[in-house]
Amino acid sequence: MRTALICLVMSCLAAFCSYTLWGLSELKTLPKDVSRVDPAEFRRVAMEWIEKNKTDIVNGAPVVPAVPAEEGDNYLLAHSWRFVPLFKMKKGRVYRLRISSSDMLYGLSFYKDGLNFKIIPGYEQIITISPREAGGMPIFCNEYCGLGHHLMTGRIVVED
Ligand SMILES: [Cu+2]
Repeated sequence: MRTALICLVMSCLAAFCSYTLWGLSELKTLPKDVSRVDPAEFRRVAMEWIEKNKTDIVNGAPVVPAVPAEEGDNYLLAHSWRFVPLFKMKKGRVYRLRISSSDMLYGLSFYKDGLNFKIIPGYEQIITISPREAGGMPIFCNEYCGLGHHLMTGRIVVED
């Protein structure tokens, strides 16, 4: 009886510690720059910016050469199970992305950079990224968001 109790306490302690450590590791990847935003207004501003800066359309998605941080911000909009636009970036340059959703909760993972966070309608999150390798930087939704979740992948093209 006493051994079973000790095993139970040790199991609970191990679970508590592992959940706490897991939680802290998740927090490390959260954007620190977060503010409230009207979802419809964010979408309007993002789509206007995308329309103004797009240079191409691939599979129906606008392609935008990202603006380096010293020149301005870039918009990444999640809506209807898509990320728009498709960005082109240069290796080693620093970019600021203003990110939000206009319809529902999504997730965003920058697989190679270990960034992993939720995109919440009504909240704009700003992150800074700097691609380290030329090629494709895969991004995908890491939050189950319904029927189109499995389609919600993207790619940032990184040039030398
Ligand atoms: Cu999803």
